[in-house]
Order: sequence, then structure tokens, then C-alpha cells
Amino acid sequence: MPLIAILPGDGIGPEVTAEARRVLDALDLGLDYEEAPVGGAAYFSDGHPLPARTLEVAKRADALLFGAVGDPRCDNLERHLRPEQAILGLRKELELFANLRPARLFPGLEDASALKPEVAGAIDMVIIRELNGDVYFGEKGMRTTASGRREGYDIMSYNEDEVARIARVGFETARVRNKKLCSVDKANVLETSQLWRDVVIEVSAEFPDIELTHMYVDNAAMQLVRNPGQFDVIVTGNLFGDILSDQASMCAGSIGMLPSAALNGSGKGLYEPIHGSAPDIAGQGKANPCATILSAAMLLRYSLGMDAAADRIEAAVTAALVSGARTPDLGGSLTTREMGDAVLKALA
Ligand code: GGG
Repeated sequence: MPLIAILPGDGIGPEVTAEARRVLDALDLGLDYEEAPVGGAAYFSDGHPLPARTLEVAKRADALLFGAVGDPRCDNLERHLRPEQAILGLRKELELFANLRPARLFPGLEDASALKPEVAGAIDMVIIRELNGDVYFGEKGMRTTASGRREGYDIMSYNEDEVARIARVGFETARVRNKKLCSVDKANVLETSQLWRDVVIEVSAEFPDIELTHMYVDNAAMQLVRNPGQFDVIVTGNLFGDILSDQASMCAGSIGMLPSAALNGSGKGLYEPIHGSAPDIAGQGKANPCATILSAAMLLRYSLGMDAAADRIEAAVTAALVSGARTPDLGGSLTTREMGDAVLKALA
């Protein structure tokens, strides 16, 4: 029986993972679940954002369904104890280096998009974010300059193997879509980006059927708003991918709509909404559970090979939205539970 680790985390994490779990249960797929604390919740219960018992379940599980981490009560903790270290730690420990973030406009959400309907309608892309390198994992610290001023630093680095493996995920993803890959970097300024671009070009020799383009990240941010329909698959680094996918989500209606899969090629994966813990609305039933429900669909597809069940979930989310079901982020008034109910009704 496949084991799913459920890691609800902080803020709205428990509310949205509960809805995804209800949808999985309704499909009666014979899955086994184990829940474990993570993030600020784990700091308060176990004294660490990623306790050994949570890591043990994560390593044993076939796949992980993750909610969100982040808690303002932890803002003044030392960095290694902050909730965000849990997700970074899981990605590193499990070597989950490839983050697939599909962004598309679901039918009827044109009015929720930050863009004009005719522009928003063309959004259907996958942003592939590298997850194990970049400023997130480089040396960081705080020092005092010779003139006595405080100076913070985060080293940005990528080696060629890290770039090559994520580039291959980009090309392979493009191969099963529209055969167009856009690599996003800042090669006119950053040494890491120059290496990124050189290595992506080297890897492209293995994929002669894929049309490769390059774009500077500042231009990509602008093009996402001006003409998002030009993008099919984007491959980029950890920091740029984090930012661009949040931007793409608002173009596609709401950050509450974007799921993600963090993969390493072994079949094991961590699945989570791209949104954070949203402490301002936690516990109020205002969160949109769709991104987490869609992340559960990705889990079934990528880790368990249950494509038919994944298709059913995606079709049910679409049908619920078409029927007018909307949480506040989409301009509606349904609660998190009611949105989950709408998806369950469409699943039946
Ligand atoms: N579900 C996503 C989440 O919890 N995000 C909070 C966070 O700390 N994210 C860091 C990152 O995605 O790099």
C-alpha cells in the first residue's frame, strides 16, 4: 500500500491539506497516510522545524503532501530554527532538485486574472524551478565592514552538474508539450547565469527537436504580463523561479490555484501549493484549497502512476470552477471547506 506523508505545516497549511486529503479519500485508492509536524508547528511541538521523526516519515514515504510553512512568531529565531528551513531541508535531504510549477488559466477565471481576459486566456505553461542550489543554499552570513557597518551576504552559486540535470528536466518536459523551452537567467550580469546559459546550450545538443530560447529574468517578468502566451516551458534557477511563478500565478487568477511537484527522478516527490502559510487568514476558512488539491493530483500522476485518478481530480476542480465555485481570492465567498465540497460534488 503506497504511503503518503502528510505534512500540514503552519497557517492555512492544515486547512488546505485537509481538503486535499478528503478528495484523495473520496477516490478510495487504497493509500496509507502518516501525518507529521513541520515548520513553526514542529518548532513549537518538537523544538525544531524539521524534527528527526518527520524526516524519518518523509524518507520512508512514497510521496509527501506538504501544506505551507511560515509563522510570524518565529521571525526572531535563529535562521536554522525558522519554519522555512523545513521545506529547504526536505528538498535538500531528499535531493528534490526539480520543481514543476504548472500555471494555466482555468475556465471561467479570466475575471480573476490580473491581466486582460484575452491575454490571460493564453496562459498554459510549466515553470521549472531548480530547488537545490542558488542563494538559498550558498554560504550566508552577517559581518561588519572595516568602517563598522553591518553587511549581509548570500553566496549565489551553481555548478555545471546542477545546471545540466535541471536543464534536462526542462528539455524532457518541453518534449512532451510544445517542444519550446525558454531558459531564464541574468547572464549579462551574473557569473552563475553565464555558466547556466553555457551549460543549457551544451545540453541542448541532446535535444535537437526542442526549440531553445534564452531570456533575461527582468525581461521574462515583463513578458509574463505583456504576452504570457509565448511561454510553454520555462527553466530557471531557484530564486528566479520562486519569483516568476508567484507572478505567473496572479496572471492565472490567484496564487491559490498553482500546485507544484518537487522531483528527483526516483519517483518519490514532494507536492505542495506554491503559496505560503498566509498567517493573516489562517483558521478563518478563507484559503483556496485548489492548489493543494491539484498538488494531490500531481502526486498521483508523478509518484504513483495513477493518471486516471489524477485526471479525475483535475476535471473535478475545473467543473467546480465552471459551476461558479469561488473562494475570496477568486472573487467569491465560499469557505475552504465549501470549496472542497464543490470539488467533491464534481468528483461524484
Ligand atoms: N507551500 C509553499 C511554502 O510553504 N512556502 C513557504 C516557503 O518558505 N517557501 C520557500 C520556497 O519555496 O523556497
